[in-house]
Amino acid sequence: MASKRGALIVLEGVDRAGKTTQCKKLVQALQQSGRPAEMMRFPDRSTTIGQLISAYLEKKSDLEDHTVHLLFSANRWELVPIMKKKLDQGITLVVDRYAFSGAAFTSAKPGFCLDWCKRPDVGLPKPDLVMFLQLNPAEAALRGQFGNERYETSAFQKSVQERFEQLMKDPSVNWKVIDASQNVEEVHADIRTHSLNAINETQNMPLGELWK
Ligand code: 2DT
Repeated sequence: MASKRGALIVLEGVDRAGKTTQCKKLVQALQQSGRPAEMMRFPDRSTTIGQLISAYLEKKSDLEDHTVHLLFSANRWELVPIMKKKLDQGITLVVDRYAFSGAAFTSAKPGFCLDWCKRPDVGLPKPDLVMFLQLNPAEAALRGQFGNERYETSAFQKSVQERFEQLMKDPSVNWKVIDASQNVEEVHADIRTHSLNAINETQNMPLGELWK
């Protein structure tokens, strides 16, 4: 019997929806039930490209908008070999942000269209499941202030949300919308259910190519 591959699972959502907390909880739950799983996040600030992105987000440097968009994409492509290797080894990857954040954030800037923004990520490993943690701005505000990084303003986040809504209309991607206004355990239960289904459904299927 051929060995089963891991699933590529992505969490997306606006600021303060709880993506990082939920990624960690999912990895823990999968591991505890005997399923190999690891967390990744984009941008991965540990690489040389990731450090350029991090300085930009922290407003320690300025980068031209197209340039930083391509760096975000390059930061994903540089990790593709390792992602494929892990998935082949049967490890499920739980990823905090992916190409959808890439397209949503840049296309929320003036002068950018969604189509151009998606191009550099065409052909990346296609997630088996993308969960969008939905939280309205009023509820997000109750969870505290924005941070000081670039993009952390309510006007920009509103445009980002609209771009995500556009992206979610694409039926070629397995989107699931999660109500992130529930408590942490309820959100986790929804995410775990969708994830277990995706793991079971895709383990004997080849990995797809995104937006292709
Ligand atoms: P966090 O590290 O807090 O998630 O913030 N972003 C992310 C982009 O503009 N393009 C991308 O491709 C990705 C993955 C979203 C990272 C910030 O960077 C934005 C918020």
